[in-house]
Amino acid sequence: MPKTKILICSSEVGAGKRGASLGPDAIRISAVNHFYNLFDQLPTENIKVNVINRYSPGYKSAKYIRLIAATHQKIARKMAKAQLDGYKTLIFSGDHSNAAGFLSGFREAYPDKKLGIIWIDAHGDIHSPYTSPSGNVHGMPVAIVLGIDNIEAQIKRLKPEVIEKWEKLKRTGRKHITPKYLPEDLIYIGIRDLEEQEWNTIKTRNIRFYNPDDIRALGIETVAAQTAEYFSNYDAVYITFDVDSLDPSISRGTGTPVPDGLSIEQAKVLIKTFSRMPNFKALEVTEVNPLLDTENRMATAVVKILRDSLTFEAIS
Ligand SMILES: [Mn+2]
Repeated sequence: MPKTKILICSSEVGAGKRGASLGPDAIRISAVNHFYNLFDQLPTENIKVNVINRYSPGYKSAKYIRLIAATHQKIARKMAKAQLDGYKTLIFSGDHSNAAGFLSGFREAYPDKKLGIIWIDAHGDIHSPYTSPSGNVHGMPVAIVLGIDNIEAQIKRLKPEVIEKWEKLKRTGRKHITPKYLPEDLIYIGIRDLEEQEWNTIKTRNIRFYNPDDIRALGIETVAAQTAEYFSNYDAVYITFDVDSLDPSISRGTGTPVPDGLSIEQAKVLIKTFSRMPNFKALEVTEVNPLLDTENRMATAVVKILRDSLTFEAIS
């Protein structure tokens, strides 16, 4: 039996721009074009979501939160099942809000274990509806799973329905656990475009991070090794790779590109190191938006990174 199962959730309504729902397919097609048989070798499960044909975000402070809360319940069930069936999971998702659903399922599968998160991203994704200027939920998944409202830094008054949905989102899963992770269970890599409230949240909670200056100073190998070492006494680790962590010179095929990002080679070092950790359980790739790209470059970058860094032993 293969050790790894592919889970796909194409939901894109957490992003401000449409098109990330096509990301998983763009990766699959690029894999075929580059003779990378990943999708052929591994069992794949598609977590179905409704196609959105009308712009109807509901609430400005947390756009599509009702739909996202329902999607996360579904994602969490599938993720918990795959993990409890003994699979590692390789996840392709539309926008990054889905990560909170997968991480909810991860917690559901191992309620009493020590679980770590490696968050590779240009952004902190630690806003709440109280603090988010855009109201896009793909900027909130870390706050969802850490149970952080950050009301001290509130810039908006929320409608009671939004508060109710936000509380529901934090409690995704049959066991309604919140918070699902502690600030110490998380390390960010590559973050460089955060609002002041997000930096404050990270600093007051002592969340570990490596920004581009840290990566230049230490070298990517050291960043990878220190991160792996930090999580070595954890029972299981989830890695999420937002492609906007990559430098926009590689591709602009993502909703929120930011300069000073990782190179393809640096991303390979990270994925190679983390996927070889004995407690590696899940890798998510997210925010590929082929509509913003030319010649499917971002998906191709992902295929090159995975092909050269996910060893046979790590996934099969
Ligand atoms: Mn992100």
